Amino acid sequence: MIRLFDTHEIRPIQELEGLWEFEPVDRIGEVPVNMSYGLPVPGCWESHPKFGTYQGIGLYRRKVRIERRTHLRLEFKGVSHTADVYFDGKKVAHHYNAYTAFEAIVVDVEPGEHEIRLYADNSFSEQSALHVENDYYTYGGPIRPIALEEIPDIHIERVAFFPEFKEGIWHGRWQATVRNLAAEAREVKLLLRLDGLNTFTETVRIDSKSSMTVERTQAYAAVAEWSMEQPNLYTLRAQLQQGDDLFDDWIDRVGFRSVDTEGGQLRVNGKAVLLKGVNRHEDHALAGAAFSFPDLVHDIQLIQDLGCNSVRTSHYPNDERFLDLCDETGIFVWEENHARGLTEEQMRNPNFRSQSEAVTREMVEQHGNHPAIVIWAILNECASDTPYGRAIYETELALIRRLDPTRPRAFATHHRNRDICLDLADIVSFNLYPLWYTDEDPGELMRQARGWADELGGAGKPMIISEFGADAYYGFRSRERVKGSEERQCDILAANLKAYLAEDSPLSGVYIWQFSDCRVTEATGWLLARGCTRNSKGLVDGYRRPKLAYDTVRAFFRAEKVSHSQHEV
Ligand code: ADA
Repeated sequence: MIRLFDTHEIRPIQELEGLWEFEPVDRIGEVPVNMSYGLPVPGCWESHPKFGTYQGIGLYRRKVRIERRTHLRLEFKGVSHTADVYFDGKKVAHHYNAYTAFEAIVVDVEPGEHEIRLYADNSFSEQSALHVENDYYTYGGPIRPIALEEIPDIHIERVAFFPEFKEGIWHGRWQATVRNLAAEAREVKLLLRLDGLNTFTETVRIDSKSSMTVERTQAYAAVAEWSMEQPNLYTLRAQLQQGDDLFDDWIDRVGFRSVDTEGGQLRVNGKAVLLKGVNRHEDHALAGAAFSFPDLVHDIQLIQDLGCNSVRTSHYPNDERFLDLCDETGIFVWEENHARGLTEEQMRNPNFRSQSEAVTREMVEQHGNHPAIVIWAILNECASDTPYGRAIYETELALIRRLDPTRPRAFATHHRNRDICLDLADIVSFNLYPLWYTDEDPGELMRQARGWADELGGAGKPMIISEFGADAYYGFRSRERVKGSEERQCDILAANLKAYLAEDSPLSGVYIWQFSDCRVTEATGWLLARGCTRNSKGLVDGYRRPKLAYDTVRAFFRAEKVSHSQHEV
């Protein structure tokens, strides 16, 4: 399943799921004599008993049958972490970063059988600036679905839709990009429609072998807004027409809602909201980073049961099926680009800027239509305390603003009063671990943090505590409530939540670190301190078994005065 709805009704599309041949190889392009294994796609090789800790290159191969001469578009929703794709022996795509999608276009494919080879590499080296040894795991393989589409010469590449409320009425700002693979310029009719609302048409002329973007703002008189309580979605349909023939389409879902930070509050549709959320790594004890649809739904069910109204996609863009579920259930999403705890030295890696900007751009372009996403964020706990780091924060936050002027931007810092970037974001956000890494009082620390924000350029901006938490090993109980026990995790989270959710709290949101335990790199250095090579601060363990703290948090989050999503799955 690629999304929770059909993304095309006219364009032929099939998901290339199933068992692909698999073999570890030494280099990209190598074709081994034998392909000894069959591995599921989507999937990651760590789920196979022989490859539980394999770090290197893996080759996935399969045949596809094409019935008539056509162009093909292969869409890879996520390959971890570097992908090289070959079609009939010719390289057609290269992409870095596990958590955003990419495409391969193959022109003039003849009827018959064809071979797809996908090389996935999850090893760490100088080449890879974002996937490094870290407090989460970089799995190997096609962790998200792969789709095969038959596309005509002229086809829709992408449609962005921005809801805007102005002069008392909802508007939709459309950006539809059409691509022409033909050797000559072509003219077609482009139909843009929200189901149940109006359709409008544009005639577009696209030069040969190029793309063009049509921009248009349309007023919508009577729309049902998207909100946490009523997550109303509209099906967006773009179609291409020549004469009477509708020959290509592109379908997505959108919602009408606004987000702003007026008066130092985070507001959705003009109403202040308090985000009560969890940080979630896309990691499961059995499936690694390759979630089945039922497992994604199960996470949403647990998150709703906890009384959360929000999720932070720490620390990378998420599977779109998860975002679809958030759209449907009215769960606010803080989505962030891919990075965790990179020092200035790591940010000076020659590939860092291009790799980091690429994932930021891809995240906003690919996920921008999800109404559930209310915050874009970047560079968790990177060098926002140095001038070199600041230049990068500035560039990436400006890039987001250019791509999407409608959502507030944030970054989570642990630099406290040494941060020098708080003026650059729309929301200030601190990762603090009182009672776990420090002995500070959560309430006092929160007020201190508000003071740092006010002094350092964050005055008048909403504030979020984007991480707090404590490790607890599932099943480890202690009458003395020692560190690492489930009881101690309850105490620490309760003390934090009591302060952060109090009547006089200055916060617009809290995100518990973290929803579920996750695997971490087995590494030398400080990561060795992570017992069982896990970050064990989950409210549930890797198998989703609730720890005692699950009910502690549930009681706080479900307390009457703070609302939660009504639309349960
Ligand atoms: C940081 C970081 C998280 C996690 C956490 C922890 O704040 O952002 O990814 O590593 O600390 O558990 O220490």
